[in-house]
Amino acid sequence: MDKNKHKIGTKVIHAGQSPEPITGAVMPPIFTTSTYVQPSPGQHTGFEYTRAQNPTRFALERMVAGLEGSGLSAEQDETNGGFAFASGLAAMATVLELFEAGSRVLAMDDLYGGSGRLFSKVRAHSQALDVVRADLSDADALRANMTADTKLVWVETPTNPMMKIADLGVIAKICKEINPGVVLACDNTFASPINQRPFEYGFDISMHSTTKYLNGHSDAIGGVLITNDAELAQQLRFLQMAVGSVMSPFDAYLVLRGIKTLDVRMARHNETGLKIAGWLETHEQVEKVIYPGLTSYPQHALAKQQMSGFTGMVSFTIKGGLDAAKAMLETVRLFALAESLGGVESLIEHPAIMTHASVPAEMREQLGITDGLIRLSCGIEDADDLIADLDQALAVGARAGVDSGAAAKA
Ligand code: P1T
Repeated sequence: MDKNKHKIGTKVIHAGQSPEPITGAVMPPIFTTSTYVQPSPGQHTGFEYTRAQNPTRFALERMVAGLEGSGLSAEQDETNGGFAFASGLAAMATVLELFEAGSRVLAMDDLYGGSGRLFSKVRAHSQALDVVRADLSDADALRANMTADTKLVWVETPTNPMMKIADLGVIAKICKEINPGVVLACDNTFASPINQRPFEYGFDISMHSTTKYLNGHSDAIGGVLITNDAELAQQLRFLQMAVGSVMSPFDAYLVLRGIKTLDVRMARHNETGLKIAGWLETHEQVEKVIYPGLTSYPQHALAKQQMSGFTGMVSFTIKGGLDAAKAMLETVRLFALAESLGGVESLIEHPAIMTHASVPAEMREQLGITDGLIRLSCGIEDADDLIADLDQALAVGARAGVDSGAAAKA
């Protein structure tokens, strides 16, 4: 039976997995070895050195390939087009290695701060990449910026932290018409493969920071790339080995273990995210809620068509600006004030000061990453307890906002 033909709730347990051949262990052992013995030079079992091949990492790579629906056979690529790296940014950096120095890249305007920084502060300099940023959720802006010499289009959807939705099908159609050879890559971290699978819309690469939903337990940093293109898989396999920023066997084990509950976790994240976003919308201390699952969200129809759930990521602006935001963030008890997202525990953060501090101030303003913007990663605790925590913290935020407003007038 082809395990990759199952529904996603079955795939998270079985995709790409087979019992360990010697003992029959149903879970892959952690192969903590750097190297493998050879009876004669060049004679080996297919495993030479862990940077190139490791059975635990391979098990995870085959799993994520199955979840994203890469469709590549073992003959086309040993791990069906899945590749695991030491971090999400290491995975992204390996994609950039596909392109010659000076290549033109078209990227979404709103991205995780570190992804934008990798483009503008590292690769624009070391690889002379010509990185053009535009609002790719707007088809006119896409048409205006896509050119025949653009080698890579990089999108996040939903974006971090403004939750913009890029229409993957429209982007694929327009970009491939203008340059059939362009590589289309989607950072699918926010959505997770449970809610959205970019290959279904004509994308070539899906990327995840496994640090987030895939691992789900906030105890390991990692990243994966998945491709459905055999030629890209061949190039990425070479680059993963040649550049060497691979995921360790232990981390691969943790992520694989986390993925087993991805489907049930995402169901809860989706439910709680929607409940909390709806509750925030009715709160008098809240100016605006940004959550694609709300019917008030401008791109709700598109989000509904492209995604099967809207995750636990909720952004909102608090009335009273920075003082109110800081007071609220200092007062939460159940939500932890911390960067990152996608774990079982709820996190809260201030993008302008924390995750998106590296975004230039004028770009932050243009994107709406204001001093009052707060981002939630709703975990899988009881939603009523989370709401009660937000409620008491918003009350403290309200008082701080009023006090600072009065002080400013005095
Ligand atoms: O942290 P790392 O595993 O290297 O992943 C980077 C990354 C890539 N893409 C997206 C959409 C991300 O959100 C991240 C990391 N983001 C955070 C740490 C954060 O709090 O937003």
